[in-house]
Amino acid sequence: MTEEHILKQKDKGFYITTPIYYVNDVPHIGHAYTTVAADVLARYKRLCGEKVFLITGTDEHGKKIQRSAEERGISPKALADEVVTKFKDAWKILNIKNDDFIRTTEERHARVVYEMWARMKANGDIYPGLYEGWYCIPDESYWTEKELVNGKCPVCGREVERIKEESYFFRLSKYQQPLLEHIESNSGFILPVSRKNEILSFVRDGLKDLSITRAGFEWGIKVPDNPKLVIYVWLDALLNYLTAAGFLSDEGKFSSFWPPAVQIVGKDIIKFHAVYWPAFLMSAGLPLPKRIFAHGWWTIEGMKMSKSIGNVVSPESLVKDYGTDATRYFLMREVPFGLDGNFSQIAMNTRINSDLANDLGNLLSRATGMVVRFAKGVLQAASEQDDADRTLMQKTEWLYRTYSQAMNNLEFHTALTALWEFIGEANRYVDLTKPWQDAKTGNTARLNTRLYNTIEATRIAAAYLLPFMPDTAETILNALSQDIKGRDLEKLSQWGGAIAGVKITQAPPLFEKKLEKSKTDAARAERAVPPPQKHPEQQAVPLISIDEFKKTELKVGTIISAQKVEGSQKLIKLEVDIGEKRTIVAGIGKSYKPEELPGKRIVVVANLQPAELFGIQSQGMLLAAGDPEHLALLTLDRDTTNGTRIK
Ligand code: ME8
Repeated sequence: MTEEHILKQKDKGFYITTPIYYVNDVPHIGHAYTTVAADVLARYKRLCGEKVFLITGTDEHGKKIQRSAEERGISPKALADEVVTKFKDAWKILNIKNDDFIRTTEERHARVVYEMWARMKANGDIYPGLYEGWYCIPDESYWTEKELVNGKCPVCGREVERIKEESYFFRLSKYQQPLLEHIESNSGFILPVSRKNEILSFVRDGLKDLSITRAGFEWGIKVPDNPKLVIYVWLDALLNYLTAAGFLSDEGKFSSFWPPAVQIVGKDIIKFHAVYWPAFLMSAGLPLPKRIFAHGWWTIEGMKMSKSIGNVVSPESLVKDYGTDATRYFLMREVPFGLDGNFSQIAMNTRINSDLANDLGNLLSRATGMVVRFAKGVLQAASEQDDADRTLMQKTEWLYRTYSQAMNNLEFHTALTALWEFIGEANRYVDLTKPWQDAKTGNTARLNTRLYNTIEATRIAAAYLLPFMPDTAETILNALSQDIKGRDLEKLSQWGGAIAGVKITQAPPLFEKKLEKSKTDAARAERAVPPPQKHPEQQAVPLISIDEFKKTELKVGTIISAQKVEGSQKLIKLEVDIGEKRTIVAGIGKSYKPEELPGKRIVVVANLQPAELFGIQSQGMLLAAGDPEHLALLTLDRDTTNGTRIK
């Protein structure tokens, strides 16, 4: 590719679309999935310096919407006006930065539909006739007798209605060959490949002309010169992508952004996007989208999501229970984009606890905590580097390549896996290099290098997080006092970008750990164990005097090292500095991995009689709350010298 070509590509805007969602239903996790993915891609492309245009919107016409409105006793427009705010609110709380929001009831859209109708007709592709066959209202789809499964809709399994009506047809059959040629010669046009093959075999089986009008109801765009008919809702809806790009209304925008770079849809609507839509565009003489990507389908706790089952998960409930960024992270991380996935509370909690609270949260906490403790809260520049430093630095080059390639292929899951591998490498770097030892021995040059590199790795991780978890990334960059304005990912991700000399304070935890409290767990627990009369913690405890309390010597300590006790599931042997070195054997192995413990500031009972556990003498006890699987260590929120007595 020549330099000029690359510049041209950059000049050409990067247009991303989501489907426009029906307003008969309120937003749910499926809609959120597509929209978050589109937003992640848009944020990534913006970070790469591209001119991005991201749109989403609502599909407001058709029999299905009219029927829902009738059931509610309101007009279809009133229903649309009500539901559209729910979609807009959902995208706000999920931090979606769409550049426009298109509604098919807008006047700008009707103009586009008429123009496209005129163009397709002028090309000889629209003709009148009689349609006789079956129609599924929930899917707004036509079916032949042969396609039905047990007399029901082959896609959703619901009742279909028999229709025989005057109709206009689109000459889809004429486009069978051009479509085949286009799909075969543009390998990235339909992705993933499994969907491309599905579409290829559908097209090869033969395309019949498509009915593009409906009779007998009002709620739609009227057919020009035949107002008894309305334009088929899928023709109307697909054209939204032209309207939103400024077709007929903003020539500058349209020439900059057309055709779409990526159109993200669910696998349920791939046929409409990869067959009908390009055929309409070919007929009207307009360039085709570069890529149509169909993602998989989410189930909820292993079941199909449905109103009748009552298991529909809304974006609001996700954000309320888990927060915006954890929700965005989960959706992009849990399932390879393109495959089906399952949402479960347990899976969500595991991601939050292990990826976000442990891996990411720990790195930030250690990075900032060490600068506070060992360098008076001021980040010093790095000096000489050894092998450990170089290994970490080199990993950033690998990360840039892997992450960029994955993002450009919409492999969000791969990009995040690579990022987490880097975060793991940074945590291992701290474990391995043990900066606290350099602090102890006064090796300041080495110490400063370790501290700088840990902060630098954290800053770079935050840069890569920007598309996925924008607020969390900002929080991290702020905690590291690193300004990111006006930069792009290529620069942000280069080693050495962290500004030295800045003040750093101990960052608060990024994510609270979640207790696993799924309904199934609760049900299982109820069946298995009779409820205790009273939780042990609520049982009456005798009052003690202040003097009795004073008998307990509580001290501030820092964990220096941690390792699993051989042969035990939950015991971890710790070396702790409480002004003097102590060995403590603690039953925290089901809640913490040894590698996440060094550097933690804890509270130790220093005057406990020593006890022998698995042959190791334990010289104290650390304080923690919770049951063995969900323990939280008591830590200090300010810097305090090791050995300070707690009163
Ligand atoms: O089809 N898992 O609108 P719609 C994953 N108006 N994604 C899901 C999902 C699930 N369980 N359920 C829905 C329409 N989706 C038309 C589109 S475009 C010109 C017209 C997502 O409200 C997925 O993106 O039924 C799917 O394609 C879309 O919601 C369907 O939304």
